[in-house]
Amino acid sequence: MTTLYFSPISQHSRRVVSLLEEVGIAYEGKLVDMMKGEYLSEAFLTINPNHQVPTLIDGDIKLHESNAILRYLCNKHELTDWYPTGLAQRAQVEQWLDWTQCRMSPAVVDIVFNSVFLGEKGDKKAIERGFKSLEEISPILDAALGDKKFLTGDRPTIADLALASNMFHLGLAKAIPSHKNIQAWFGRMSELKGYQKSLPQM
Ligand SMILES: N[C@@H](CCC(=O)N[C@@H](CS)C(=O)NCC(=O)O)C(=O)O
Repeated sequence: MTTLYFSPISQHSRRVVSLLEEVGIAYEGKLVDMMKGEYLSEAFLTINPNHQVPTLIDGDIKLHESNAILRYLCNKHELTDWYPTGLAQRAQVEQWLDWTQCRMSPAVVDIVFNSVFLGEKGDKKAIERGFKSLEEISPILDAALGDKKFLTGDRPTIADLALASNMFHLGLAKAIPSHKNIQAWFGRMSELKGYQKSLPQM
């Protein structure tokens, strides 16, 4: 049995839900109510002491960290389209997974958490820092996409799913970069049924 603790308002959860739904892996979704602070409950802390979603339980395996979960699912189910095995393309997928965590995610959290989720209580300096960073990294992403359909070629990989989950989050703050290639790529990602199923009901 594969169980995913998740929340639709969590960008890190949505990328995992996107993959599960896109490829049709059977799983039990356990909703963690972030607004009610369920991620801090004693029960959840025994599942993930980092108090974070997503967390996957698959038989004896308990995993946190969304990108590690994506890699695990691809390895287990031999999803080589989503996580290519060729040396060069695999390296590109790894690069964009890490870039999303290390470059894009901090900006997304600075902007969205502070402006959308905390509202008036949000840290204005963090919002400013997030936008400054987004301004720097958006042209880098746009240029890397170029006229490619997806980050590493003609079909999406888990790197695209990870990035798209962040892009949707930026949309909550009306902060999706307007760059042409990013817009075209996000349009293509938005058509994926797995991605659509991962979105919160709003
Ligand atoms: N690096 C982690 C980040 C997970 C994360 O930050 N999850 C957020 C929701 S998007 C969370 O559970 N926050 C509650 C907390 O950190 O206490 C991953 O990629 O899974």
